[in-house]
Amino acid sequence: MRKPDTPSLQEDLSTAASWVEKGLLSISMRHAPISRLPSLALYSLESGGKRIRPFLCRSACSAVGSPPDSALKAACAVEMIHTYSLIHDDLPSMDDDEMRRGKPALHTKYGEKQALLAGDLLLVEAFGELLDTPLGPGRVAMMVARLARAAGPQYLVGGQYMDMYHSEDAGADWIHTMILGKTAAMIRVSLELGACAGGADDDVLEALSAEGDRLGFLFQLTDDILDQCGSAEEMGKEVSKDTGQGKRNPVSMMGLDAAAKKAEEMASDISARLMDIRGDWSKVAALALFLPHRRK
Ligand code: GRG
Repeated sequence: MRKPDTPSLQEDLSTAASWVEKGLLSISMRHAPISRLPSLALYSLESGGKRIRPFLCRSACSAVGSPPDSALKAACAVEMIHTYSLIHDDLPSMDDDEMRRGKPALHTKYGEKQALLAGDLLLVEAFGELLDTPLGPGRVAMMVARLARAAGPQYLVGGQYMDMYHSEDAGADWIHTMILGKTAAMIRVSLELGACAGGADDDVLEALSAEGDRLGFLFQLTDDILDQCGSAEEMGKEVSKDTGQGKRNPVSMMGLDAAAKKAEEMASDISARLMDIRGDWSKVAALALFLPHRRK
């Protein structure tokens, strides 16, 4: 089993976090607000988070040999959509979480209507930011189309719907489809947008999309493992939620030990496949190898 190269990965993650946080300082929703709504959205956007999706976007752009700044607007856009999805997921009518990223969730601090609208704002503004990508209109349109698809009914929103209406006899295929939607699509599209911004060709994008789905599934698998045995302090949110709600996931179906073994196997497999894609995918491969060992 290959071991993750943790110190340099942590450095790369922290470089990507600082990079996107600087990018988020110039997003257009900060200008001339007519209400306090943008400042509420910024409460969540600026409340930390691992910034994994911006890391993937940046790393994919570099992997295909382009300067990462070509992917900065895309990285801001994916983090904005991810943050909107967390704000809405935390609402009492959805997953009902009071804490997020170690702080009161947006609705806990400011109220439900505020959180609903702040999420809406982030979703819309994400596309506005992406459209500001300094590349030709054809490439930007391709990126917008991919982001819209990932955030839409086939993926993020559709996967969330499935998660809200779990059936007790949900089988492995149903769970796989739900995870590809609610979690993997935003991971996959982060890689795709970074690679698109870097000028990747169709062959690279196709191979990358397949690994993005696998990486996203692995991310959720490790999230489910941490939901069972991680600490609320490290995760910055309540744990053991799925189990408490009787929801089925890969861990409840196969047990903790088998899930941990599957995560290790998937990580090795994904990192090997990534290294076969044209370009230098070592940073993304390092993240894949690290995921089974993450604590938050
Ligand atoms: C409301 C449309 C809509 C979608 C919600 C994000 C989401 C979909 C649900 C949250 C619950 C959950 C377990 C989602 C899976 C994705 C996931 C593990 C999100 C947490 O991502 P991290 O760990 O969070 O990257 P940080 O805070 O580090 O950004």
